[in-house]
Amino acid sequence: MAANLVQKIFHQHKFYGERTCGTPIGLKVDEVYTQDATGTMAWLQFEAIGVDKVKVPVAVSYVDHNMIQSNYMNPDDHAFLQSAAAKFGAYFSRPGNGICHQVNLERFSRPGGIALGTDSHTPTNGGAAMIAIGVGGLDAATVMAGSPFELTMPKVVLIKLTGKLNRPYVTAMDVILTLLQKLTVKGGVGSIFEYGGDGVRELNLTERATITNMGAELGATTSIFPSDENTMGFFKAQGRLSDWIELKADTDASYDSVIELDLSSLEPMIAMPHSPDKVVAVKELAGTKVNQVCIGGCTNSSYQSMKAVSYVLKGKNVAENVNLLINPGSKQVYEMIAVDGCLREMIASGVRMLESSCGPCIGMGGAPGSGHVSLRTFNRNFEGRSGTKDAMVYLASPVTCAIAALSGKIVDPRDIKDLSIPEIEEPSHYIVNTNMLIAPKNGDNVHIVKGPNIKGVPVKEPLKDGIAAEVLIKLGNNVTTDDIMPAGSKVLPFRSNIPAISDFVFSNIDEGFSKRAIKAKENGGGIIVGGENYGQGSSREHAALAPMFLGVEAVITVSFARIHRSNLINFGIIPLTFTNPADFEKIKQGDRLKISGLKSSLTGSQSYTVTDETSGFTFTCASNLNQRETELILAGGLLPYTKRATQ
Ligand code: MIC
Ligand code: SF4
Repeated sequence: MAANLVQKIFHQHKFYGERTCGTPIGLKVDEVYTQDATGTMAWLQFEAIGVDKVKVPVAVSYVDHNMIQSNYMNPDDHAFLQSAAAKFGAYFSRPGNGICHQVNLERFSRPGGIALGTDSHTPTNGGAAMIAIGVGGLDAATVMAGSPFELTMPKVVLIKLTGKLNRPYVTAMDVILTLLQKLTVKGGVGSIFEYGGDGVRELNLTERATITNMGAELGATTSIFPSDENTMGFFKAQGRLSDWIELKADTDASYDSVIELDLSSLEPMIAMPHSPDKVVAVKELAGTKVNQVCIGGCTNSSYQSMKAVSYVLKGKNVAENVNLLINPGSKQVYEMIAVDGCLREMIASGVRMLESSCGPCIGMGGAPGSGHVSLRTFNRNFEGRSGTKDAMVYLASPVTCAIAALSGKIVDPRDIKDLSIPEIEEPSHYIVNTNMLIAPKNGDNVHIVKGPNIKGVPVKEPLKDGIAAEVLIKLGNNVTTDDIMPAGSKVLPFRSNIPAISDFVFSNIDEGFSKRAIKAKENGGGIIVGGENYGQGSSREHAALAPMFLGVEAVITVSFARIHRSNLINFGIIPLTFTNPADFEKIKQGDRLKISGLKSSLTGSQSYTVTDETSGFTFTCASNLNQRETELILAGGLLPYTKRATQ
């Protein structure tokens, strides 16, 4: 039977289940990778499961987020991760080696393989024809300990590309921004986007990776391109031709739906504050003054992006009132631009060069000034994420950003008469120097190092039969995990210390939340009420783990984002949805809600009668949990469940 790309890869990796949309499927995983901000918990959890060595073919622990070392906490976490990788048999990518997704693309991506990463932008590897999915740390830990990865089979949507980009003005970033404008941040929920059509061959591998990276902002499970001659060119240049295979969908393959996009019709696009789907054409904002420009992040920090930027900057000066910050995506990219002279052009034009890391994208330095406009090549511009609450962050292509840095204002690249960016071809070879990537050795005698900020993983009790708890907060649609559990240089160092990080839950939108939750904990605990697409954005399980620590028993919403819903289940918090979404309006913060007969509803109809004891109103909710998810909730989460299974 004719198969699409996703079906082919799932077929080869299937443990159990069917490839029928909406049903659970268990998959064999080829690679698991972690990054430091989510990785400390993942590796602590792996240790708690009690397995000696990772049981997946490749595991990699990256350090790229928590890079500022203003005290002992982040370097202690790095040392812990290095020792855990050595002990349990994972590669360790040292701080400075680069952003996990860029390095993984260079060194470990593999057409036809399946990778999990504890970061929502893991789908970057889909540019190299890999099924790469972002998961919470606990999911990663259990898969590394030998469990299959279970996923609810998503829809497969074909994005059929035709035509050619109007280079150099229109770039891969404009492709994904256009899709975000059309589909919004919830347009991809429950779907995998498979790219096809003649337009695919017009894009090189790193351009494809830009598109699959930001598919995460559509809420998609992942995105994938076929593996063709362009893919081969990249693998050959990386010295990894033996990892390459050709892989495409059969010509008569079927899809759940098809979206057509003519690359020739696209123009430079920009996302406005404070959401990646508030997209307009750059020309509509022409003339807007900018204070800061940041180029890099996992979306646009490839060698090709850096080269395009250096062509724009060559022989020119960064505008007097603009700070231009650049973080090349990896050590390989940095070395390449140093050798070919692009770095010199950047420095000469007045760029502030940063190390290869996430940097300003996650508020690890590079915060804009009060009320400043910052134009970035990144993928997220949620309010406050930059580190400055009232900053106005816009997202655009490296070309649009570099031009703005020179002009001091937003300019449509097509209005620059002397924009000379020659076609950037795949280099014949990349510099491959792996001295920052430590391969696993026999680590039996390695001692795991834990600094004083590294605390144990809290575990929830098995499910009680009823909940009688206070609505601690009521929120609207598209609440992000940055809203629930902020990041940035102040909070991120507490990622290995759940009691300490819990103080910051919802701190950017409701400073009193954690105190209220602790008080309510003595009286039955708390409930969070949200609108549509609750928990969109990152994979950080701290957005579930810290509320669990604070006594949150249930989250009731109109709908959930995929990774966050899984994280809630993994930590024993029951995710419920309103059977009648209009009932959302009737609940208020401070109301006491009562759900009785929780266990029988959970193991039976999965329909729950909820009584609002404050207003007297009664409504119903549903949980839609599959067999395994039901067992996790009953056990109090994935950690107690897995420990029981391995004992
Ligand atoms: C992000 O871009 O929001 C992060 C920081 O990379 C997160 C992971 C984290 O919170 O550590 C993500 O995308 O999953
Ligand atoms: Fe790092 Fe930003 Fe990419 Fe997240 S989105 S992995 S913080 S560069």
